[in-house]
Amino acid sequence: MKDKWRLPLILLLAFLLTACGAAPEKESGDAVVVGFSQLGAESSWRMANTASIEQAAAQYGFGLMMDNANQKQEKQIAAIRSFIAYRVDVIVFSPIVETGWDNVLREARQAGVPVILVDRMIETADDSLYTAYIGADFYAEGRRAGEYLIRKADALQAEHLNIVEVSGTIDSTPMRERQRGFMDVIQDDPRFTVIASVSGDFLRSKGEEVITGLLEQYGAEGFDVIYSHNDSMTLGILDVLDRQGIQPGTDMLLISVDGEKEAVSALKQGRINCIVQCTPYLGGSVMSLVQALKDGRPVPKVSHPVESAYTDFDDLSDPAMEGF
Ligand code: GZL
Repeated sequence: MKDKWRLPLILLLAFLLTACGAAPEKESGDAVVVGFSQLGAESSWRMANTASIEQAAAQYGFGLMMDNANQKQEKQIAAIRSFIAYRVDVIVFSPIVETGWDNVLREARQAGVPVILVDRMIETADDSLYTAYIGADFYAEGRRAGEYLIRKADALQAEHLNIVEVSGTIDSTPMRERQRGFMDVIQDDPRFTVIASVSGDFLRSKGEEVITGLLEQYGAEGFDVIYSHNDSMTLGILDVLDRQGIQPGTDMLLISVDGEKEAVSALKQGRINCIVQCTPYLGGSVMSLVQALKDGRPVPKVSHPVESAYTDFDDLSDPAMEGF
C-alpha cells in the first residue's frame, strides 16, 4: 500500500469502527491525530473552511479524522464521542449552535482530550471545557455592516431607510453577533428602522424563500436595505430581485458577509453594496494551535483573524479584492 494512503485509510477504518463501538485505540507515539467535526457543507464559506483544515493537517503531517454533521448537532456530539473513544490527540469542532455541548465536552475533559473550537463559539458557564477558540470576531463584523450603512445613508442624504435582516442559523455565534453588532451601531439613528428579521439558515435556497416572503409582505417599496448574514443567502436574494425586476444595489441596498468569489463579482457589478469579510482560511491557525499543544506550549484562549470589508466606496478594480 502506498504510504500516503496508509494513515488516512487507517483513520477512516478506525473512525468507522469507533462509530459502531468496536474501535481500536490510537497507539501513543503515533503521528498526531486530530478529530474534526465540521458542522456541514451549507455554503461556499464552509467548503473553503473544510479545505483549509484538511490542507493544513496534511502540511503539518497530522492524521485527520473528519466528520461532516450535515447541520445536525446530534451528529457532531456522536462524532466527538467517537474521537474520544479513538483517543485522538486533539478534538477540533465548529459548533453549529452555541448551546448543548457541556456534557460531551466534560467527557472529552475526563478523557484528557483537549478541544479547540473553530469558527463558532459555545455558550457555557465553564470555559475550561475548551482549550482555545479560533474564529472571527462576529460582533465586529456586524458593526462593520452598520458603519457602512451609516456612511451610505450620509452619502445618499437619506431621510429614512427601512431595513430587513436575513439572518443566519438561529442561535449560532455568527447569527447572534452579526445581529448584535449591527444593531448596536444603527439602533440610535432615527433614519433606520429594522422592520423584519427572518432566518435563512445560511442557505441560498432559504435566502430565496425569505426574501420572496418579505417582498410579498411589504412590497418592493416596503424596504430599502437588505442585511444578509452570508453570501450564499445573498446570492439567492439576488436571483429573486432579478426575477422581480428590482435593481439590487440601487433600488435596494444590499449588505452581505463572507466574501465568496461570486458575491465579490456582484459587488464589482454594483449589485451588492458592501461585503463584510469573514475569512474561511482558519486551518493554518488551528493546526498551529494543535502543534503548540503537542509541544506543551501555552496557547491563547481566543484568537481572531484580521478582517475588513469591501464596499462600493472602494476601488473595486483592486485585484487583491477577489474572494474565495
Ligand atoms: C462564519 C461561518 C458562517 C458563514 C456562513 O464564520 O460560521 O457559516 O458566514 C457559514 O457562510 O455557513
